[in-house]
Amino acid sequence: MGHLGTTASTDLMAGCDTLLIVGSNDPWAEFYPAPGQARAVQIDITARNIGAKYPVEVALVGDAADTLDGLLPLLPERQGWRSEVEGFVQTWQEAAEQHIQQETDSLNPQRVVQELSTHLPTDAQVSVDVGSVVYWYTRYVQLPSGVPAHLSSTLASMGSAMPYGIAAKLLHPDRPLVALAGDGAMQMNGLSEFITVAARWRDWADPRFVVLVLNNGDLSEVSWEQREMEGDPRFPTSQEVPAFPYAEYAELLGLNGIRVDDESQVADAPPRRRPPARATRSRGVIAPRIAAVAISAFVPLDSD
Ligand SMILES: Cc1ncc(C[n+]2csc(CCOP(=O)(O)OP(=O)(O)O)c2C)c(N)n1
Ligand SMILES: [Mg+2]
Repeated sequence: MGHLGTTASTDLMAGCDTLLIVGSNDPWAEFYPAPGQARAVQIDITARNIGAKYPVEVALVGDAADTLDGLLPLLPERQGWRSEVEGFVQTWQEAAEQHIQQETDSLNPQRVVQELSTHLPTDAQVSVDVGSVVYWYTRYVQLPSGVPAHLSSTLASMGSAMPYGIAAKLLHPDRPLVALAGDGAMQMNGLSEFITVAARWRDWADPRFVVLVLNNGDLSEVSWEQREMEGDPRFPTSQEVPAFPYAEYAELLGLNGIRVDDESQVADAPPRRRPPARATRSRGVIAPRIAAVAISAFVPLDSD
C-alpha cells in the first residue's frame, strides 16, 4: 500500500467500502481510503494501536489469527469480487513487466531483483535492508511458499539485511540465505557483518549466503523522499555514498565476489546444485553453487 505498494493496492483502496486492519500500524495515512469512504474494523494485540492511524468503528484487541477465526464465519459470501481483484493484480503485473524491461544506462535494479526472485531456492530465507530495495522487494520478489523474508518493518532501521540474515542462518544453517541491501547500508554495518559470514560459513550445513548489494552511490531512498515530499533538490554532500569495491572485498575475505554491471550478466545464473565443500567462482544474480558471495550490482544513479 502507498509508497511501497502497487497499482493493485491503490485500485483496491479506491473502491474500498469496508476496511479490516489486521496487526498493522501503517503510518502513511494518506493512502488509506478517504475519510467517510469506508467503515473500519481493526484487530491488534496492542490496544493503543487501534484507531491511531484511521478512524475505526470496531476495535478488536487480541491475537490476529484467533480473532480472524472468530470473524470469518460471520462474513457473508460475496460473488464476483475476487475476479475484480484478480483483474487489478493482472493490470499491475503488466505494468511491472514494463518496469522490468525498461532500458537504463547501466542496470535496471527492478530487473536485477526480479531475476533474482526467479532463482530463489524453495528452501531459501531472505533478509531485506531499508532503502530502495524495499520497493523492489515488495513489487518484484515472489517468495516461494514457505520462504520467509525478514525486514525491519516497524523500526525501518537501515542495516537490517546482514544481521537479520546472519540470525536467520544461525536458526536454519541448512537453508540458503539471500540478503538484499543498498550500498549505504553495507557501508553502515554490512561490510563488517560480512566478516562474521566469512568466519562462519564453513560451519553451516548449507553454506550459501548471497548478498546482493545495489550499488548506486547514493542514499537513494532518502534523496528521492526529500525531492518528492519536501521539494528539496538532491544535496550531494549528504546523500552520496563513497565508491567501494564490494565484490573485491568479498574476495579479500575469501568469499566469492561478482560484479554485475551489464544487463547480459543478469540472467547468467548457473545450474542449481548443492554447494561443494568450498567456495567456487560463479556468476549470475544468484549463484546456487557458491558458498557466500557479495554481488555488487551497479545500478544507475537517479537524475535530479
Ligand atoms: C539507521 C537509519 N538511518 C537513516 C535512515 C533513513 N534512511 C532510510 S533509507 C536510507 C538510504 C539507504 O541507502 P542505501 O542503503 O544506499 O539504499 P538505496 O536507497 O540507495 O537503495 C536512509 C538514509 C534509516 N531508515 N535508518
Ligand atoms: Mg544506495
